[in-house]
Amino acid sequence: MAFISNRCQNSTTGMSKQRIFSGVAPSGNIHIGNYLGAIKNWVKLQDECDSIFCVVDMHAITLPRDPEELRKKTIEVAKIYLASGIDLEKSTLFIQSHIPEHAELSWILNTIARTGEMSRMTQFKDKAELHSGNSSTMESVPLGIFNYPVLMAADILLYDTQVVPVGKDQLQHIEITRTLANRFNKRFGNTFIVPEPYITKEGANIMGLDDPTKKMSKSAKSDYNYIALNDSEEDVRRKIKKAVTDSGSEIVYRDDKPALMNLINIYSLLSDKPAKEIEKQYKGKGYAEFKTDLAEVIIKFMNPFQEKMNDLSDEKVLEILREGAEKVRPIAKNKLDEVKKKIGFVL
Ligand code: ATP
Ligand code: LTN
Repeated sequence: MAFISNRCQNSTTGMSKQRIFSGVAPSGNIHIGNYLGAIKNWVKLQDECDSIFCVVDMHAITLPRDPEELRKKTIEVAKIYLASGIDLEKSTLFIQSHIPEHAELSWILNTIARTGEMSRMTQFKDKAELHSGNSSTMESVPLGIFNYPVLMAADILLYDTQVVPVGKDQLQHIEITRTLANRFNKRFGNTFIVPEPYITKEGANIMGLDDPTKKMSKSAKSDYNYIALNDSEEDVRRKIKKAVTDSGSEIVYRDDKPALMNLINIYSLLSDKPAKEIEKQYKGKGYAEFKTDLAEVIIKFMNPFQEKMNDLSDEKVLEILREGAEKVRPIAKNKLDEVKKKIGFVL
């Protein structure tokens, strides 16, 4: 698996900045895996890239959602972006459903995407299983789960995106985006930029605290799987105390200790200390001390983060999102018009 970290290189050559685009779905509890795998990198990249970040509400409805809850979560996700350090001088934020071009381009791309390609997506297989409770009963699985990656491709391709910063679980979706862009370009002439993923090694895949063989997930059944960004100090201490550990008692960063590796990764990313230094710091000490300190490292990160979130009013955030939509609307409209012309729609 290649970990790609080709920063927005154009800025160093004096050429126009590279465009990055990414998003999080307003569903479930946004957790430190989402932050460390994706959002933390956006904050870093926004200094050198032309950055667009979206709250992908249309992706959230691929599984049933309570409408009131969806509205609340949409604003909450935007608050998370802002509290994480997304700076409106450098980045644009908007809600996916405010730009109908996403749905229109998605339909067009549906006509060149293949059912075989969609059915091979691991996220589809996992979510379908979650929905039906049994992977062999596919008949009741909503079509939206099946062609979710096509909508994601539309999100990315509409904005001439060059780099997509995401967690490792999204790599397959970036690959299908590249396939669809190339296929369209071949059939109708050069139209889309073929984007690259941006995935960092340590944050790429934060694993579940209750099961280090699977990624930390918002839709996990147990809340002991994740640390949500709105967890209380007590929640954090309780969850870290209960987090699964490996056999033995040494604090070592090794492939054969996946649970510990994951905890050390979280510690390292939130404290900016290399894993090796953490290993040294806990030489001769046990899990209990390490876990107590890890909980405090997380709390130290969460306290100012939550304060910033609480300082943002829903009204202000909605205003920011609406302004963001007005800024990106012309980009989306131009690209969609170009696509429509190429395929023969009468404009
Ligand atoms: P679900 O588990 O319900 O599919 P999710 O936690 O994967 O949801 P998304 O909205 O699908 O959340 O993902 C938002 C971003 O967070 C994506 O870039 C994704 O790659 C990243 N991400 C999600 N989970 C992790 C994780 N465990 N480790 C690192 N990055 C992650
Ligand atoms: N499918 C993504 C969320 C997402 C996204 C995007 C990420 C939707 N559209 C465009 C990057 C670019 C996920 O993380 N589940």
